[in-house]
Amino acid sequence: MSCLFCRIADGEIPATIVHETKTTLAFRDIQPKAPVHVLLIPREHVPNAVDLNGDQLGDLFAAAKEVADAEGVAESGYRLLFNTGPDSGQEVFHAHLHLLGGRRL
Ligand code: DGP
Repeated sequence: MSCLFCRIADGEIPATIVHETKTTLAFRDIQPKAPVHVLLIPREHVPNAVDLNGDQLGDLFAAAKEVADAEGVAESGYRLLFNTGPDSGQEVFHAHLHLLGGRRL
């Protein structure tokens, strides 16, 4: 299996996991751009955010809310974003939702 985030989801590559459900996994970005920088992924391999179905999107956003609460940024605010395709800067082609916060962005 060559997909980096599938390997993290399978526990083959270590990551600092902050939240998990049956369908999603959330772990700290290895190159954080903010004091809180968490990546949320579907466990199932989906290359790109626009390929996610409604259930997968709903699960990711529900997990993001839980992570924001747990990380203490729910009140101060945070940014959620998907990079989609090469021009966006997407480097890992397993859909992932960035959650950034902990400073004024
Ligand atoms: P993007 O540019 O949207 O594809 O974001 C990919 C992010 O993944 C980037 O912010 C750095 C992060 N990343 C890359 N490799 C690893 C890794 O091995 N572990 C973790 N935790 N994050 C990684």
